[in-house]
Amino acid sequence: MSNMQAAPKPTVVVRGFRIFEGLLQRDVQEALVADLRALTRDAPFFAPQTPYGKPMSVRMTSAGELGWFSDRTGYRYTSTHPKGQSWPEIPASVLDIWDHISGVTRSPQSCLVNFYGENAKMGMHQDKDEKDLTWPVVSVSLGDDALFRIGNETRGGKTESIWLRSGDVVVMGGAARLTYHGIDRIRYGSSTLLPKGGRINLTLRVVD
Ligand code: MD3
Ligand code: FE
Repeated sequence: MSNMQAAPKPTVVVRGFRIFEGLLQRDVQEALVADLRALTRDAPFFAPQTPYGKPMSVRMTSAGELGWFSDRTGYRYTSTHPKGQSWPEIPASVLDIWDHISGVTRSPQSCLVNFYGENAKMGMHQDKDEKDLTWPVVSVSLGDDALFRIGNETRGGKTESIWLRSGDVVVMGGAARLTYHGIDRIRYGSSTLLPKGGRINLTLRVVD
């Protein structure tokens, strides 16, 4: 299979979510934050509106050819930031993580950058706005610890929760790609990576 490559072994697997605890050393995390600061100067964080009329508590921006966007009319991928400019390129430091861990040789088209302030959370949801759900999704945690809840392929049922820490990387492939998941809360101030606290999550995806 030409799309596959050897990938390292996860430290934990929960319901098919392959978790690589502490994969990124502090110096790598700091370099990522520097690249993200440059990125958010070109593509500032915004608070997405939802079809339900309430803004999300997580602030977002994107890099890559397609970025995730939500407003009163629904969710979609767009080729531009809400202010009109193209999304910036995905930093090489971020692409390196995908190349190391995704297990596939195709490049991601989208890097969603989520910022969690002190009281931000993300409700349980499925990610299925992408056309081909057979590609893996890679998530990178930076900054404060986050309580990540993992459910089932349908809404409801028993869930399992794990803390994601700065430098952890999670790969979702196979059946896990359609598993409900969310972030209940962060432990604000638990990490020194971001001087003002908070958490950044990067989500890398192939979209179409
Ligand atoms: C499972 N973000 O942006 S990352 C999201 O920490 C999202 O910001 C959370 O869920 C965060 O959609 C969780 C882990 C994650 C990301 C994408 C997935 C889990 C996933 C896609 C499919 C299945
Ligand atoms: Fe998600």
